[in-house]
Amino acid sequence: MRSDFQHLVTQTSEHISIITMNRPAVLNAFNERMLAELNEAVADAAQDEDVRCVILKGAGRGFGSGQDLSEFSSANGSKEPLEVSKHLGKYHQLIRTLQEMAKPTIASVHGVAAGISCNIALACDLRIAADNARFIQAFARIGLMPDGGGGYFLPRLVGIGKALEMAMLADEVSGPEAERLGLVNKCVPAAELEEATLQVAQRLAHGPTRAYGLIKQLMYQGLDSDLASSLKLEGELQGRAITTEDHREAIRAFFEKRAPKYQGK
Ligand code: T3D
Repeated sequence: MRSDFQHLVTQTSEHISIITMNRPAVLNAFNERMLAELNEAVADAAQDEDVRCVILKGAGRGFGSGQDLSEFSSANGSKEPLEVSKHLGKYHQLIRTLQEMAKPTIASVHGVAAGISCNIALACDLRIAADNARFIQAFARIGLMPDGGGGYFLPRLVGIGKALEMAMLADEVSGPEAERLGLVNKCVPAAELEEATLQVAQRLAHGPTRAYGLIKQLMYQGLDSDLASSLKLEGELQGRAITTEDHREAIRAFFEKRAPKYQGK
């Protein structure tokens, strides 16, 4: 992955790629450039076989404040519905790549996660939040509705009633409350966020990567299918998991009474 991004800092080591959104003066609001760079960096991490887990985070005092309002449609007064849909398509590409990459993704959230930044965190597989996190479906505050996959992920994570409340009232949800709601997997003191995120990432990066990719496929496709279709898919995907070297290694390790050494193959 290239490292000369204008609005991202990227770092890969020990099979973990850390992508940091870096426009701290505006709480990492998305301008066109940062969105294009994030699309590129996430696609690169998805392709790179050495990368077995991806962490997405924000620089400065928050995760992200959503679309940059100074580049926003109403600020330049021109956008027709078609242009909005084209613009959103760039976010949709990012969300699909996060979903479809055959390796785990983690959003590490401190401070504010507002608007489309919040929903990009929801599109990651796991979320670890600091106790100072502030999740805000800020859209209705400016007369909009959730985008960036919010209409899909939010009700699935917290239930329809809470999703409607968060979208309509657009109130802040704190890190501890987000954990209680199931919006995040874990909430930790802010000073421990980096370490807590790395601990989960290290476990995943040394785990059975191919099985994780298949787990994503099974779970995400299962969200939209009936039992019969899900069971059919399960049969197909387990048929693939059972042929992986990591599965064979785990069985050997079991009988040799040692921890498995997964190669992600
Ligand atoms: O066509 C399309 O693109 C549709 C897509 C829409 C996607 C969306 O994401 S819509 C939602 C957009 N985001 C927002 O409406 C949130 C706007 N920001 C805020 O409401 C507040 O800043 C926060 C609640 C996020 C944080 O509040 P606070 O008090 O912690 O920080 P602050 O002082 O308001 O912000 C710090 C600076 O960042 C400030 O600049 P300054 O005064 O220090 O020079 C502020 O203007 C700037 N900033 C914050 N958010 C944005 C922003 N600048 C541009 N765009 C932002 N979204």
